[in-house]
Amino acid sequence: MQLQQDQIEDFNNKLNDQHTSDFNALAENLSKKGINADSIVNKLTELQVATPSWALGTGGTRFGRFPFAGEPSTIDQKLEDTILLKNLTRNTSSISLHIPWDYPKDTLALKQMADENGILFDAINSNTFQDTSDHKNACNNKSYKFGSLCHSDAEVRDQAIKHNIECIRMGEELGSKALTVWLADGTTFPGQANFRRQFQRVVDSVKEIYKEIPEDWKLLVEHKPFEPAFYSSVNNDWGSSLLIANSVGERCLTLVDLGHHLPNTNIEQVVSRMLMQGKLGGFHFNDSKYADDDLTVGCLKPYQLFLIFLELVEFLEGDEINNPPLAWMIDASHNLKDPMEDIIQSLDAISIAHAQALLLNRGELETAQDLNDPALCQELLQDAYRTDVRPLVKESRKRSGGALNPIAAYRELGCRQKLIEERGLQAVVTGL
Ligand code: PSV
Ligand code: MN
Repeated sequence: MQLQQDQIEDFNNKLNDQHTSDFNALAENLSKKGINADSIVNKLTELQVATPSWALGTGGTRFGRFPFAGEPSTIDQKLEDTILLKNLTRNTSSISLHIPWDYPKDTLALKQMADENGILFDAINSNTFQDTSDHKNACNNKSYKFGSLCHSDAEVRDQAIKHNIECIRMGEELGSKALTVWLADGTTFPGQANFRRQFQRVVDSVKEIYKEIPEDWKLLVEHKPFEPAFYSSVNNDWGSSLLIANSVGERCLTLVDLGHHLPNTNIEQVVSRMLMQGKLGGFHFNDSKYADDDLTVGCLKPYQLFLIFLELVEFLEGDEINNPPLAWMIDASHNLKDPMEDIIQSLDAISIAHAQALLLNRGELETAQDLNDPALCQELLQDAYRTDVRPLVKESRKRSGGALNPIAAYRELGCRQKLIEERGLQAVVTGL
């Protein structure tokens, strides 16, 4: 199901007068503060965030899953949904695949379809947290029940290494430039395994994978404190992740998933530290109340997201931080919402936080910091945060051909209904 450009334009025409007056008023106010609205709009358009293939269908919990009708059940359909999201929002133009959930039958045909529609393949994700037998890797018969890259049995480690190398080869055919390794490896009971030996085996295994990473690729390691391992995870926090990345090599970087931190962790400071080290590789954006809840970006803690973006904008706009370009990805999916609407809301939240962070007067903040004036520092931060930047986000969508209000357009143009007509009520996405 695809939308025609004139459908989006007809939709926009109805909202355009109100939008133009909102945008002009904001642009005028910003210009009084010396801020150029057009330059912010351009920066919002430039920031493209990858759609996670696994979030195009409803996620589940361990208590069940309630599939949304018309979900994409093939990788081609996932690509179709990504194209639809691209056309509506214009700030997602790539898809991050998860193997074997997204095992392509014909890699070249998939790449051709993506090329024809201006879609790139972002980081490819390996999966050694489940036992699977339904993909090409015939030697995949060892269980990951007690870990993968950390396993005490060299044959299991070898199988997991081979799977990652298989992902790299597939990614090369698709034009991907990074492999993300998230491990469920750890222990659930104290004493179950030796922390040091498990960690060393993971480092050694990641080194083997790194040998196969092409020159223009990155290897991203993603940490998470617990789940499914409940006593210890091997790559449990940013410190362990950085140790792995530093031990493995220059192009091995850390990936920060916003839901993978213990309660009250200062994630923006973690981001700052990683950037300082030149070791931040990318993001999995989402939001959470308790743990890895994978909720819509910005639904709970939009101020935290803004504070994270302050660090990111310091990197993007300044020249003091020497870190490679980032992989920007969403990793959110849940039971209740239409997954397409969920992703649109996540994309919106990211653009809003980005725009707010671009408004901060960094010169004034630095002066207030040097004068030890925390009240003024807070005023400056909250002045940026409390500015309604939505007209900037809308203007960016409008100028790049997207919908002024993507969710309203998605609903008004009957997108889900058409997906159901094409795919049926029972179509279920591949994934967890
Ligand atoms: C693990 O919780 C994670 O965040 C990793 O990124 C996985 O690849 C993804 O979720 C999907 O399960
Ligand atoms: Mn993740």
